[in-house]
Amino acid sequence: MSASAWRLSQDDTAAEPPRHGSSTRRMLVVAATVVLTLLGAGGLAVAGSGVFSAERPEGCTKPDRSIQLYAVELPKDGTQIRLGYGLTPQTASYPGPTMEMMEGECLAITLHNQVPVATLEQLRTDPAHPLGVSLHVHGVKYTQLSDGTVQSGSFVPPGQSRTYTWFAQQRNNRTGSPGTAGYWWYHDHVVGGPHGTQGLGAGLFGGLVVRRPGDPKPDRTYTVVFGDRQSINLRRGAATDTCDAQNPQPGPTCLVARKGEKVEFIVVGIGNDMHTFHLHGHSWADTRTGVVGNGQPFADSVPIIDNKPLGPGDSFGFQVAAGDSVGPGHWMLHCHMQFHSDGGMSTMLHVLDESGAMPPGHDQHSHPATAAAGTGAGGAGEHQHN
Ligand SMILES: [Cu+2]
Repeated sequence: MSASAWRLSQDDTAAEPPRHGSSTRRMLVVAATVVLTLLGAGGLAVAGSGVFSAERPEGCTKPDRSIQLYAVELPKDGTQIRLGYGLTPQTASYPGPTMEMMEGECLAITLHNQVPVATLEQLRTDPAHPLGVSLHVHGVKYTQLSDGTVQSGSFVPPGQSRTYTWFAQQRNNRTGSPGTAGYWWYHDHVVGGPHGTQGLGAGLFGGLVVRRPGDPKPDRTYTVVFGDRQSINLRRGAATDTCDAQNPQPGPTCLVARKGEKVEFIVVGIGNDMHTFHLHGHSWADTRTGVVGNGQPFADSVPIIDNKPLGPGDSFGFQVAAGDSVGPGHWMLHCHMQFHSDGGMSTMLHVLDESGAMPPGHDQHSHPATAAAGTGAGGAGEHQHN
C-alpha cells in the first residue's frame, strides 16, 4: 500500500478553493510521512502496516489512568471454546470486567494475550489470518493504533502485550462534539477472522459506561449480553442463573440486589439475531442514562419503557431501584421474542429484602425454559434448582 493511496485530494474539497502552491505542500506532507515511517518516530508510525496515526486521540495528551487486561482461555462449555477478559488472569469471565469512565478521561489499557496458540489456531477460519486477540471499543474515541483490527495492525500476537488508548471525549458546543457519555461495549475483533466473530462467540466482550459529572451512581452494575442461539451471556436456560440461594454471589450468572439498591444494567446485542430486552416489575426512561433527572425539562416527553429492541452491536443501559414499589422477588429478565425466551433466553433478577434475605413465600424459583444448559452440545455447567 502506498502512502498516497488513501489521500483525499485537496482539490476535490468543494469548500476549499484551489490555491497556488497547494500541490507543493501536499508533496511535503507525503515526504514527511515517509521520513516518519522510516524513523518510526515516537510511536507515531506503524512500520509495515501502511498506517500513519497519532498514538492518542486529540484532547488526550496523556492517559489519566492505566489498567491491565488479560485475555485467557476458560474451561470449555461442552465442546465450545470459551475465552474471557479479566483484570487478572484468574478473574477472567464472559462478559469481561465492566469498564467505567468519566467524560474527559483518557484511559490506557494494556492487553496481555495469554490465550494458547493452539486454541487460536483452532478458532481460525482462514490459515492466512494472523493469530492474536484485540480490544475494539464502541462509543469512545481512539486512533487507528487502538482500533483493534488486523488491517490497522493493532492486535496482540500470542504471548505479547499492547496498550490501547480510549478517550471519553467531552461534549463541546463550539465544535459540535456530542460527547461520549452513554452505555457502550468492547470486544475482540481479530480471533478467527477479520471481524473477531470467533472471539465474540467465545466470550471476548464486556460492557463500558461513560458518565458525566452529576450522573446518578449505581450501587451495582450488571452487563447482560444477548446473543445467538437464545443466549444470555452465552448461556441458556438454567445455566443463565447459578445464584446460590444461601449465599448469592453477584456475577455474570447471578443477578442479585437488595430492595432499594440502584441497579444498573448495561445491555448489549451480539451475533446475528434481533432481540427485545424485557425486565419484569421495573421500568426505565429511554434516555442516555436510563433515568429522568430531577427538574429535567421535557420529562413528560421521555418514553418510559420496560421492553426495548436490541440489534447486533447495539447497546443501551439504565438504572432501576430494585423492587421499587413491587418488593422482593424473582423478577424475570428475558428476550421477548417468544421463540427465544421459550428456547432458554431468560434469567432472573433476584431482589432480596433490605436485610439481604428472600422473604418467605419467595424462596422457590424455577426457570420456565428447561433447555439444555449453556450453548455447548454437552451442556456443561448445568445446575439444578429446587
Ligand atoms: Cu431474542
